[in-house]
Amino acid sequence: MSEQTHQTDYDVLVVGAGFSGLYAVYRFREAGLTVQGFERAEDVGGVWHWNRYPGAKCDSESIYYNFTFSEDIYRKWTWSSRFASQKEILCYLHFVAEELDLKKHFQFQREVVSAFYDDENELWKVHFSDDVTVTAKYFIAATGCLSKANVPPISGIDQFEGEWYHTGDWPVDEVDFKDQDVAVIGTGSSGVQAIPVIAKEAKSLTVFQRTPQYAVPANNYVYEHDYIDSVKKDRSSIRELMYSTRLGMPTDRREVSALDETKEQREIIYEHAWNKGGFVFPTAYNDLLISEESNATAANFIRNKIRSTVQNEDVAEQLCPEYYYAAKRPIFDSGYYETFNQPNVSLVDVKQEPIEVLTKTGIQTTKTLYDFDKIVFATGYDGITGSLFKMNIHGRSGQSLQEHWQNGETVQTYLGVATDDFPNFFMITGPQSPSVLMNMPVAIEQHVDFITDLIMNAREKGSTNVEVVQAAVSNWSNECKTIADYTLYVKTDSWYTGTNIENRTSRFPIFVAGFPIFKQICDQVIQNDFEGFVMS
Ligand code: NA7
Repeated sequence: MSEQTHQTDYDVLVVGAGFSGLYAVYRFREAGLTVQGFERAEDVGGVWHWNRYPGAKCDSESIYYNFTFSEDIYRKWTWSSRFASQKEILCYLHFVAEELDLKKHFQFQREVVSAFYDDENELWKVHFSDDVTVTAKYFIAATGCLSKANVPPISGIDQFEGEWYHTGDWPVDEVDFKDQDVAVIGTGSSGVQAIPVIAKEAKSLTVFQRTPQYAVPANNYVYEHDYIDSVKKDRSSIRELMYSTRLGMPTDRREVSALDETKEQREIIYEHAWNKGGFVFPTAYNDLLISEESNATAANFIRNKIRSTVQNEDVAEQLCPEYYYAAKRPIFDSGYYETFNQPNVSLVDVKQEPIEVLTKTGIQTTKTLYDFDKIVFATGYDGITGSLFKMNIHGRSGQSLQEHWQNGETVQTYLGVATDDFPNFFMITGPQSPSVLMNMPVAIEQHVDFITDLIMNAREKGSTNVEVVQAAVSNWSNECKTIADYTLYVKTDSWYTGTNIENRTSRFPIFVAGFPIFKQICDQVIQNDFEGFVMS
C-alpha cells in the first residue's frame, strides 16, 4: 500500500452510491460541504445495481419506496406497478442521480480496502483497492445493510466447470438458463423470487433448501394512471404517512392480538391479508412477533396454504417451515410453491442430505452426485455488519471496528449512527437503527438529515471533532437489547441475528420499537443539543 496521499481535504467522504449515498452526497453538497462519493460498482444503484438476478423485485410498495424530500422528483417519476422490478428501481436511481446532478461527485470502481483515523491531524485516511489514499474530515458509510454477499465455504467451488453466480453479485449480461440443468442453493427472498422465473426456462431445476420458508403472495399489479396521478398530487401527506408509520409505509396493521379473535375470525383476516399480499399479512395482528401462540396461528395458516398448493404430499411437507413466522425476513412470492408442481423442478433438503463438495460436474451431497450446468447461490449476505467490516475501519486507538465489536457479536452504537472511539465516522441506517425492519428510503432520509444536522451543528460551534460518548453507546445498546428480548426475533436463526454466517453467535443489532419512536428519540437528541455527542 502506497502511503502517498493523492487527494486530500474533502470535508466529507461518502462510500456507496445507492439510495443512502446519493441522498447523503446531495445533502452535504447543499449544506456547502466539499463532498466526494466512492462506489465499487461502475455506476450508481447500490444493492439494486448488484441484485440483477431473475425475478428481483422490491417488497415495499413502489409509491413508498422512493425519496420524498423533493416535490419535483416525486412528481417527475412514474412507477409502473405495485412492486417494482430491480430494473425499474435502478432506472429510478439513475434518474435521481441525473436530476440532482450527482454523478459528477462520485468516483466509480473504487473499493475501500481500509480506513484509519489519524488522531493527530483529526482526519480519516481512506485507502482504495487501486492504491489511492484519500483524506477527509468526515467518513460516511452509506454501504447498505446487505452488500456483502455470503458464498458459503463449500469446498470444491473452484473445481466446478459449469458457471456459478451469487444473486447479490449477478452479471450485467443476461444469464441464459434455456436447456440447462440448474441448481439454486438457498430459499430466502432472493431464492424464492428467482426460482419460479428460472424454472420456466431451465431444462431442470433442483432447489437445495436448508430451511423451508413462509412465503405470502406479493400480489403485484400494474398501477392505474388515475391512482398515480392522485398520489403525485399528494406527496406531502404521503410523506407524513410514511414518517408516522411503524414500518415507514402504511400496511393496514391491525392493533389487535391474534388471540383476541376466534379461529373463524382469524381465518377471514388471514385469507383477506393473503389475497391483498405484501406486508398486509405480517401486520395482520400486532403480536405475531411477541406471542408464540399468536405466531402459531399465522404459521398454521401458511402451512395449510402450502399443503393445498403443492400436489406431492412429501414435497409439501418438506416445504413446511417450523420457525416463528416473520422472525426471519418475511418473504413475498409470485408462484413459489406452485413451481414445485412443475415436472422439471425438484427439492433437496440439505438438512437430510448435506452438501459435501462441489465437483467438476455438480454438487455432491452425502447421498447423491447431482450434475449441473449452472449453480445459483441465493445464500444471502453477511448482513448489517458485513459491509462495514469489509472496509477494515480503524478508530482512534488503532482497533478495527471488527475487533471493537468482537466480530459482530457485541455490536454497540448510538442510534445506529456512530460508535465510540471512531470520531467523525457516521453510518447511515447502521446497526441498532430500525434499518432493515422498515422501508429503507424513509430510514435513509431521516438518518442522513440527522447526520447532516449533527455535522453542521459541530461546524457552527467551531468544532473539528464529533464523537459519541461511551455511556450513550452502552445505554442505547442496552435499550435495543431490552426491547428485542421481548420478541421472537431473538429466538430465531436468521441474517438479522447473524447466525446465517458460520460460527457466529446470535446477536440482534436492530431497533425494533418502530420508526416513529426512533425518530422521536432522534429529534429529542437534536433538541437537547445533540445529547450523547461530544464536539471538541
Ligand atoms: P437470505 O434471506 O439470507 O436467504 C439465504 C438462503 O440461503 C436461506 O435459505 C439460507 O438458509 C440459505 N443458505 C445459506 N447458507 C447456506 C448453505 N451453506 N447451504 C444451504 N443453504 C444455505 O438471503 P436473500 O438474498 O434471499 O435475502 C436477503 C434480503 O434481501 C432479504 O431479506 C430482503 O431484505 C432482500 P437458512 O434459512 O439460513 O437456513
